[in-house]
Amino acid sequence: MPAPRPSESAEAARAAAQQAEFNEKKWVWVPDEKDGYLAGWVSKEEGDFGEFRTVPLYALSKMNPPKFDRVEDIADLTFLNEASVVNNLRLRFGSGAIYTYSGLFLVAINPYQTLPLYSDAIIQQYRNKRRDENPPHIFAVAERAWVNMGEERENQSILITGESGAGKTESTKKVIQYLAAIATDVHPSHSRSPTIVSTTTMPNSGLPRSDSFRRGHALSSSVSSGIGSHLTARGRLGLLERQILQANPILEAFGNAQTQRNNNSSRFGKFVRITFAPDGSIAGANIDWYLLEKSRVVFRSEAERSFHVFYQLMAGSGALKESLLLGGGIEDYEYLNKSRREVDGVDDKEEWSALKGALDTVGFTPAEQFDLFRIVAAILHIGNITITSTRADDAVMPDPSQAERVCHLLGIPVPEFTRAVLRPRTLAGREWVSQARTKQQAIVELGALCKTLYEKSFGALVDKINLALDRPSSKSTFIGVLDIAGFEIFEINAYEQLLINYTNEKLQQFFNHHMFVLEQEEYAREGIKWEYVNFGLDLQPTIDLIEASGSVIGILSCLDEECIMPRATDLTFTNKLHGLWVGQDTEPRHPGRDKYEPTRFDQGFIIQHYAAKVEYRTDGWLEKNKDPLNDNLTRVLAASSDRYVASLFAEYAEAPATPVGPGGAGNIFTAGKKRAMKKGAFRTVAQRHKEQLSSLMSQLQATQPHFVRCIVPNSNKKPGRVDIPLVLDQLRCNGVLEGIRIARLGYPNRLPFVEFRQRYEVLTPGIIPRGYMDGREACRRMVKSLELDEAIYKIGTSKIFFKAGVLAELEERRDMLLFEIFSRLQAIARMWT
Ligand code: AOV
Ligand code: MG
Repeated sequence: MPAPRPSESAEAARAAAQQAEFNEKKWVWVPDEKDGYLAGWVSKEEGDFGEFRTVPLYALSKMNPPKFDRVEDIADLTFLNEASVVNNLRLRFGSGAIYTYSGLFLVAINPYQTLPLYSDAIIQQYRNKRRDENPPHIFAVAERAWVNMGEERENQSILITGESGAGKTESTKKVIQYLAAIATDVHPSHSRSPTIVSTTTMPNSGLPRSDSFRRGHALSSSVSSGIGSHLTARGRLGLLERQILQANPILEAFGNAQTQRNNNSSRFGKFVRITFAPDGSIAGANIDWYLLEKSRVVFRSEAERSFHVFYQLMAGSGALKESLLLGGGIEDYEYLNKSRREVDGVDDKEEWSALKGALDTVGFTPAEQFDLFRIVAAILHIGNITITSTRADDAVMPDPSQAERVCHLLGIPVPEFTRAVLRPRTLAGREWVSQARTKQQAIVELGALCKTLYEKSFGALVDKINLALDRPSSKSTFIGVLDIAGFEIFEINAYEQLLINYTNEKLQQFFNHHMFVLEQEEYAREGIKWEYVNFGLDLQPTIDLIEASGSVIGILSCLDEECIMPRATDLTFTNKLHGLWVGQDTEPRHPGRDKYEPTRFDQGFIIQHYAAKVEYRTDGWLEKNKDPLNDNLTRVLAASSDRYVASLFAEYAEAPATPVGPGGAGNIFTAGKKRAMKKGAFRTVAQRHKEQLSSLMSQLQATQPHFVRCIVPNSNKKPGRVDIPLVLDQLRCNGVLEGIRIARLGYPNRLPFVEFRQRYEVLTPGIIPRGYMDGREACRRMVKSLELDEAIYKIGTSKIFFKAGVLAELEERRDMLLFEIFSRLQAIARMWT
């Protein structure tokens, strides 16, 4: 063994002293309501009152020795408990390290301030490096995905979740920024940008493309360093790369809004796939979207705004506004003037120019852009339509000028529009009758129209972006980035929460299964016998409870069935559910029953999710699931003289009208089972979501996944503050703690034989003879001499595996020993001076 250098020995002495001090007391984490956990030590193990806190032993968690402070991977902690996890994150965050690994997860805490972490120089620092060669970073995740894709020719996915404001969308942008930069870097000649001139200075540019791809990232880090930096500068990106980056501001303008929790909150989920040619250059991109919160165009809380684009358009060009008949300002529009109008630090006029620029870059023609804004303006005009009622409570439109504006923009005849809103024709038995709406019904109808218009136009917008960016080719591979709302538990949980939590339950199951497979593979590789419960199956009962259809009727299927039942209400739905999942009369007992409870008082039920029990209230679920729009209106729109508007409603063209159901006038769901189920266009929200989710899951299953968990540190959008209970809640909901629970079932800490021997041989003097000895044999002798119980370790073919906590004990023994040695050496040194 080489002699340690003086600085090293001083460091070791300090560490040993720290450890010795730590060892004097039995340090633990004590649960605390306000701070989550407090550091404490055990002064006595039974009944001792006074100024100390007395806590039951089971409530305490062991503290890790100081050597484990600020570890980059939480999985390396020897005591894996909530308190230690959150303490490590807090320590790191306090020193500006917002990223930390936790086994397969990257945990990212929103810093709420601009950190110098994303420059081109930092991109270069992560190029061609393994995860352990750099501090944890979102770039490292992107790098690994890219390398794996190249080496294994396998599609990759990066799954980013977290609650509102946690930083998912920012992380997504960082991933795309990194990929765009390195893909340009790897093969600059591919770029179609006229700004790139001669870039064939790549040292390996003479190689065939696929070869240069492999070398570019896998073998040599010198390949890209030096030249990379100027190539990745933003202006040097190719047109396609710029188009991909510019797609985002468009999506944000139409899909994001200011909310109480996030000034730029995404009101939809997305899965962005960046495709790469075999040479590693970007070949295209494609976006899938989920669950747009379209109700926001009509209503939101007073402290929030509608989608950004409304305010941007109002701040935008006068000429355009004129052709959209938008006189006046925000205060003149009912759908905007009831809630907040500005966002701190955001200039909507500037954002408007940015949006226009982005639309130009991605390739929207002026006419296509006008179509998008036409819908936005039409919605504002619809919001201004006044509806009053006659004495008989029939709805009327006293001032036709608003409807005229709307119809002008949407290319539809005024009389037909007003009739569809005020007196829609419905089939009663065999007779067509006009049925007058009440004022309230007409207002709701107009709101529903706006929501549908906005959602359909959003869909068309994404389709158009995809058309511009997507260049499918059989040889390409992709990296998909999922930016989707995480698990939600509110005071009152509605249908939206069920859908999002269901999605997260599936994603968590996907993670569990993936982790199970990887662990299993590692144990198999190391020849370790290990009876593993497949925790990939743990969550199936809850998932079945929600999604099953067929012999077992899950919540969503039950809801769909109620939606086509005459006289069904939210209450009949809820009771039916209770009957299915609590009653005695059902099918063989399904394990999902243990996950279901009726609520005692309110109309609702409780689901035991992996993260927590969540109570759902079922008010309004039938309507939300049906998402109805009067088919008189859809037919008028489908026949619009405007091509864009007609295309949005093409699926409704020529649809035969339906008879009136007892539940209300003329929406498709009152028409009977056969009709509603037959045609693709008429899907319940549940059906659509199930299908989309199952398509997402099968795509993900065909990828190698990478997991990012974003954490919001406090509820005030403030830098530097960590609210520990808030963070703990998120770790519970985002699966980080679940991942740790699973890790603890196995042998979470592992060391290669050499490392184990190097670090702990001091504890077993004379056990290993001088000269060569097989690493495995050396380990075997050492553990024997250390008298470790066979249940707490396993020796593989190249590594030794430990149960949680074992390494702490070895560390303690080692540091005590070193401290003794140092003390003795110091005594000797003093004698000589
Ligand atoms: P979200 O996507 O997770 O919420 P965002 O990604 O929009 O959250 O982040 C919210 C805000 O936090 C951003 O607008 C930034 O101001 C700040 N922020 C997040 N990450 C970083 C970072 N790495 N560096 C600096 N600031 C950051 V939501 O879409 O609401 O669920 O629906
Ligand atoms: Mg977001």
